[in-house]
Amino acid sequence: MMALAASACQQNQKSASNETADTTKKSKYLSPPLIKDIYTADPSAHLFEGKIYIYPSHDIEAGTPENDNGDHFDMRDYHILSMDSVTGKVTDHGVGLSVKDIPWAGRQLWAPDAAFKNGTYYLYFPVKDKNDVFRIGVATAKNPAGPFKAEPKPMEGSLSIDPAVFTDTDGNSYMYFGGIWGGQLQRWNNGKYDANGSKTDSGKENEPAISAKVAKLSKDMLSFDGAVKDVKIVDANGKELLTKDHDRRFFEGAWMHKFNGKYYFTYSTGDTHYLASAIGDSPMGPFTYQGTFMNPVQGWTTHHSILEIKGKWYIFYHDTELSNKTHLRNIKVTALKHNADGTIALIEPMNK
Ligand code: FUB
Repeated sequence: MMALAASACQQNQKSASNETADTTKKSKYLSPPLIKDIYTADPSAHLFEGKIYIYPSHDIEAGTPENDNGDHFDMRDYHILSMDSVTGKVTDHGVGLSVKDIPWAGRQLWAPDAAFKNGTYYLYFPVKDKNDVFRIGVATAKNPAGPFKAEPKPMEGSLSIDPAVFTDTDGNSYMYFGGIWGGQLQRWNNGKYDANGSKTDSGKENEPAISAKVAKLSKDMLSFDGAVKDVKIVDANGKELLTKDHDRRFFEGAWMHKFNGKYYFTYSTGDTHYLASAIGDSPMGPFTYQGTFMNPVQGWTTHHSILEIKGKWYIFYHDTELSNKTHLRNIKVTALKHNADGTIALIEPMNK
């Protein structure tokens, strides 16, 4: 891992000096990587203590062969990052949580998120348990940079991957989660996991697509308060998006932000590589599909978070500029704009 991280760094030093030699050459990427000496992905960004804190996945070269289950995303810990501003220096606070310190964990620490309430920081993380089933855990710290201490068990009722926690203006917090294919969401029926279930989706092309999940969080932020519900995404006619609608249906990587009193559920369409938005009047949905707001990045996965900083909106995302390998990603940030009609303006992550 260290050797690879060093080689990413060397590659960048090389390209930096090339850029110095030819200042007229335009980068093919919209934004540069935020950090170059480790690989990072799935950035969940928050404003804590007057700074931007980023909770990303920490990609490594684990040598695990690539497959549709995502076994090649074999991450072992999280590094927490912070910045004073979007153009500022990135501080790497080191390891905030490691798989070896999570008593119930097996393998693959995937996309995390964080929240703050009542003087405590919470880190939510998906990891496979010792039976190779993804669950969501929570760890706590008094400092946004950690180190975080994991609770002894996964959150009861949690399943699948990609937790994203949103705290509404009334103080209630909600967790959005789930991902199909390697995220295993399609293997859960009536609260039971089927280890021999589909490797992709429901396979029922003309039926409503599998939904992301949402649950209200308890006051102590450690458990779900009430039932886990489906995040319904409907089209302009109020019809649920179908399994076969790969350009629009939910795949993974949910995020929630509120703008002008509306709730924006944003997500990745996975195998079609778009970021899409759907807008609703309640944090629990339903949400009406609005469109693609980011075209595909370089690399298979696309994952994001959206944050307002001093009245301006930003999207944190990743691509594979440093490595050109789908499992060794690097995080980025760029501006995000809400159009006058409330939709999100389309972002082109690669210059043409
Ligand atoms: O980083 C591993 C997985 O790749 C994430 O959980 C997904 O959202 C995708 O980015």
